[in-house]
Order: sequence, then structure tokens, then C-alpha cells
Amino acid sequence: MMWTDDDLRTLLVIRHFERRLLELFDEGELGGTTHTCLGQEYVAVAVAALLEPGDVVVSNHRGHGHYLARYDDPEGLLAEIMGRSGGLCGGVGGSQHLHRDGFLTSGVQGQTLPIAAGIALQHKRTDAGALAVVFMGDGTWGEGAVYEALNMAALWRLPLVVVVEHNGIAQSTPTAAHMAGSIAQRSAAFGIAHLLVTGHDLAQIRDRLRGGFERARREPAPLVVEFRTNRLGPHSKGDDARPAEAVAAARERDWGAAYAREHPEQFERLDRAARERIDAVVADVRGRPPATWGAR
Ligand SMILES: Cc1ncc(C[n+]2csc(CCOP(=O)(O)OP(=O)(O)O)c2C)c(N)n1
Repeated sequence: MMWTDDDLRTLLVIRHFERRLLELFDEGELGGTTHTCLGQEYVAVAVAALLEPGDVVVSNHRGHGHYLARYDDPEGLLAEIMGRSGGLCGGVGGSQHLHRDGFLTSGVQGQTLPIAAGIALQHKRTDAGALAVVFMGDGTWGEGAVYEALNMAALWRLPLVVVVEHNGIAQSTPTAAHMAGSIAQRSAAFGIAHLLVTGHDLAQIRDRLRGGFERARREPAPLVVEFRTNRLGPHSKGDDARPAEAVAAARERDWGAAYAREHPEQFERLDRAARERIDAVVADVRGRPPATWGAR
């Protein structure tokens, strides 16, 4: 497994961005809450390479990586989260409610799939070949709205890709305690194709998904992609309810640890550069005045 400098750079920018957010929270610099994608960064980076400019991404409470993988804009995102000038949404969206052309997030679990299905319907009518791509966790498969949207997506053959980041836990509840059956079986019940991804090799993942994304665009037809992934950090800030052994096992499975062992020179070089870049972003944004927002 060997990644390009570009891919590894993006992965490490996301990682350092998220680590700094947790520190800034501890230092009292952030209001509200924040959920990091630590451990899951590669899902966003793998998928971003399969997107076309006209696609719309609908993301969730754990959406910083999805944004950074698509736009490489840590300044705009941090300013948004810290409520400083230059924030992506004038500081009113914060961590969980981001909006930019082709990108939308909501922290309301399950709300996003009906929205993404509506966007996919609009694409089918007016912009053939464009996808709606929604990111959600395994726990959110407990929301009823998910099944109403899957039903419509299958019935109306919508160009919708549902990326499920199955990290084995929903806040503090293990998947085994909340999900009967499986994501594959639930997709099959609607006649929706399902692809499972278990590794974190970006090239292999993209090879596995490329044909499915193409079919979803061209037929069009919905697709569920299930990543078996690894939440490295707490659910949000300091609230990791898992036993210490489970956290240690997550560290052991981390893509970063595995990659650093395999390619120490490339990893250390880009890790240092990403850390320095994010330090500079934090210094810049911290020095900015508060965001102002008014009618636009
Ligand atoms: C409708 C709704 N119910 C509850 C919550 C509180 N909440 C935020 S994240 C979360 C767990 C989500 O778990 P999962 O979908 O597995 O995603 P993960 O956090 O693991 O990425 C919950 C219950 C919410 N945001 N919205």
C-alpha cells in the first residue's frame, strides 16, 4: 500500500485539523459541541476522488473530513466553527450545519437521507449524470425516515449513493445492541445494490467503488456503500464510553499507525507539514474578529 503525496497530505490535514479542534475545545475556544472523524478520514478522501463537480454531498454531524476532502478549506471551516470572520456560513452554522455549493450538512440524524433523495430526484430531472452522495453512521439506520427515503430512491431509481460509516458504535451504543439484521440485508429488502469496504487502502477502495458510482450515475440507481471503519476518538469531545481495551484496539487498527510503520519518511514529512499548516490556520483564525451575519 503506497499513497500519493496528495492523498496523504489531505488525510493528515484532516487529522491535524480534528486533533486541534479537540484541543481548542479543551481550551474553551469553541462553543457548542464538535464531532471529529479521527480514524475515519480515509472514507472521505477515498470518496472525494470519485465525485464530479456537479455532485452534491450531504453530510452529518461528523462532516469536517467530508468538507476538507472536497474543498481543502481549513481556514473557512475553522472560522465557521469558531464563529470568526471568514466563516463558511457567517458563523451561524457551526460544526454541524455547513453549506456551500454542492455541500450541505445537518446534525439531525436521519434528516439527511430524505434531503439527499430530493436532490437526487432533481438531478435525475435536470442534470443527468450528477449524484447525491450522503454520509451517515450505522446508528442512524435506526431512524424511520431512512427507510421512507430508501423506498423512494429505489422506486424512482434515483442517482443516490448512501455511504455508511459503520464504526461499530453510535455515541455509546454498540451496533450489536441497536441493529437487527444488517445494512446489506436492509438494502437488499429494497432491491438496492450494496458494496462492502473493509480495508483502508485508498486505491483498492476506489477500484472497488468506481463501477458502482458509474452505474448509480448512468442508470441511474441508488447504491449503498458500507465502510467497516474505526472511530479513533470520542463520540464528540471527552465522552468516550468505551472500555480502555476497545480504545487501544481502535488505535491498533488505525490507518495512520499502519501507514506510518510502512512509509516512515513520507509519513513524517507530510505529517510535519500538515501540523504546521493547521497551526498557522489556528493562529490566523484566532486573531480574527467575530463573524457578523445579517440578511443576505
Ligand atoms: C434525531 C437525532 N437524534 C439524536 C441525536 C443525537 N446524536 C448525535 S450523533 C448520535 C449517534 C449517531 O450514531 P451513528 O449514526 O452511528 O454515527 P457516528 O456518531 O457513529 O458517526 C446521536 C444519537 C441527533 N443528533 N439527532
